Amino acid sequence: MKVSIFKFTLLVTIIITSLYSLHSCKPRGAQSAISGDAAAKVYVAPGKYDEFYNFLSGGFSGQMSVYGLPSGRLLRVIPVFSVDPEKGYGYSEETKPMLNTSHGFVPWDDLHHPELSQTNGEVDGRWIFGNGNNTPRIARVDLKTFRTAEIIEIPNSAGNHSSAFTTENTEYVVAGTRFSVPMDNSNGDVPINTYKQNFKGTVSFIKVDPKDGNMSIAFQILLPRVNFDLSHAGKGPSHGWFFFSCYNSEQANTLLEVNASQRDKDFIMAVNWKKAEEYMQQGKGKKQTVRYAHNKYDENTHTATSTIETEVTVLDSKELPGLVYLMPCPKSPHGCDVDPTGEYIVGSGKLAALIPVFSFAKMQKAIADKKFDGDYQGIPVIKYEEALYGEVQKPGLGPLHTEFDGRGNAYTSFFVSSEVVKWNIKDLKVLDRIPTYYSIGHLMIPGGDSKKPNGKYLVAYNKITKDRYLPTGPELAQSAQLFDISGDKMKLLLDFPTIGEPHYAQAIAADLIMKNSRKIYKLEENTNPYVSMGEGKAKVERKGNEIHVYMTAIRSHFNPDNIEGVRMGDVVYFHVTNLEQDWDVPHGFAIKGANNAELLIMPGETQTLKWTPEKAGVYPMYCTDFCSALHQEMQGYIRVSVAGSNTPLTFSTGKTEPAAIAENVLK
Ligand code: RUQ
Ligand code: CUA
Repeated sequence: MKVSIFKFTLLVTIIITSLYSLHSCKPRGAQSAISGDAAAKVYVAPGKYDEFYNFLSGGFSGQMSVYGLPSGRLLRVIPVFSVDPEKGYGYSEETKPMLNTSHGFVPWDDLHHPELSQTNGEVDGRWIFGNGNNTPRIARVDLKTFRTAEIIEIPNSAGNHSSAFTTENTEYVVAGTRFSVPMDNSNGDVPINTYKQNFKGTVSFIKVDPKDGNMSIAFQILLPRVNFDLSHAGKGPSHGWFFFSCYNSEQANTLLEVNASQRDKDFIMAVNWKKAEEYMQQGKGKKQTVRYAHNKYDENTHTATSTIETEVTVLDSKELPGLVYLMPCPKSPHGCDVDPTGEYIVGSGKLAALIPVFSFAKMQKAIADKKFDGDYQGIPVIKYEEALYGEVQKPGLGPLHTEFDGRGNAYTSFFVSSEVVKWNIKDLKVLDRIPTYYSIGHLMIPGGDSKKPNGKYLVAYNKITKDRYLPTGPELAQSAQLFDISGDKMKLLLDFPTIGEPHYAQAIAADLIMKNSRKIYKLEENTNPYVSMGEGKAKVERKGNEIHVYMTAIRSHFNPDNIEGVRMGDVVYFHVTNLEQDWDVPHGFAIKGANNAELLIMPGETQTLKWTPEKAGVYPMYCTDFCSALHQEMQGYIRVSVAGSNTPLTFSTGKTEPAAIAENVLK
């Protein structure tokens, strides 16, 4: 046994080393691969708009970034799971609760899969969801504001990877655990090598309110202990089902590189979520006590609240027939993609030399005829040939993900052979292949996982950048590449660097989002408890050792901009309301020495910076966003006196000699 594991490791090492060395030198023809009209095809003239919004996961940056296509211009970074000092996200009192979890404040995560909301199987531009892998969470970003509106933590989960994918009417967003783990309500203090006794897998179905997008965990399904990698919803005829790739059917708890690569097939798991709904209605779910945070951002109070929820309902797949089936899939499948018709399910085995395509109709028939190959941890395993539509033979090395163009073609990314391969779904013949620089992970066609892809462009998101850009020391930007796929042959048009490491991405026609894009927050709708509705409402109040500064910002001054009477031991809260009601006039706020970030306050919004002065003195504060010709004049001072001082609390704007000073001097 030891020998074979060793041999296997050696083999894997040799393969990986030799393949890796392939892209350690620059393949010839990288430049000549660009066709003559590429520049014209990506050129978006100054002042003109891009055709698509492209939402990229930031991977370990924890954020989502928004690019225009075809230009590849960066439009915005949306803070989601990581603090962002540029925008004060996770630093202002109002946004801190967004990053609360059952583990407390967690200022970072690893976001892999953005997924747009859908109506009738088409992207609708209302929301985009994303998964936090590390401390399992699902976020919803509101595309009217391009801000994170909600984050829900997922209990009984770890390494939330096969997420955040939606059903065709956004009935649910799913989240699947990567690691199997002891359940949250069990004693987790068990030897790790009791994996086979004590560990479990789960996937969660998160209900999305069709009106306002609010999320809630509808149910979790208790599953065999494997690793769930990716997933996609069925659509059309397969609407009502959800498909997940799983690896580690070996149930290894150590050296998975070797130990989870033993079996020549793992599984695609098919979940009948309509059946799950029936079981829920019949009361077959079991309530389990857990703890998870549910955070929401309110657009009128401009404030997030975090609630700790304490219960989920769990459906046990072993006890509930017809809920879950397994289809064998070679070999450690990663991507799990459903074509626009909903009939074909593509599993991409990282270590497989072919791509299996499953037929939903055949799968249904196999279930009806009980064409099973026994069970796996209590779940029926459908015979491979009975669910298989066919295999794409010798497509490339290391298939990862597949997207569709809506014209009957599929495009699969190959990490190891570093290419995109186009093949026909009906006859499974390879039609075209094009190299990527280097080692592509995900790929994306606008709407490419929906019923209605827009098959004009394809973007490759590459894992290795090497020599594509000017060197920037040991750490390089990651890289995306844009291809024209409107013709028979794919054509490389553009490289553009990305923020963080992009995994999945989504894109949508610009007009679906543009028309709803919000310009300002209306001041009269601002219900933040600390709002100042006008300059006359600005004030400073003491509550014990808390100083609350109700401050306004308007071009080009703060009110108040001179504050005295703060004492050592006080905690100061600057509640800054931006009184502007014009598009694109934010004000910023920063104060010297604050162990914090700036605030960046949009028109009509109130945000709060907490500051604990560390010694007596006078501290300058200023606006950080260049808002007018007199932006540099937009500044003020706050005086901090020693503990117990009798400096009276005063505040003003435009008074050259505050009475307080004179008073204090007289004493
Ligand atoms: S992953 S490169 Cu989606 Cu996290 Cu495949
Ligand atoms: Cu306000 Cu600069």
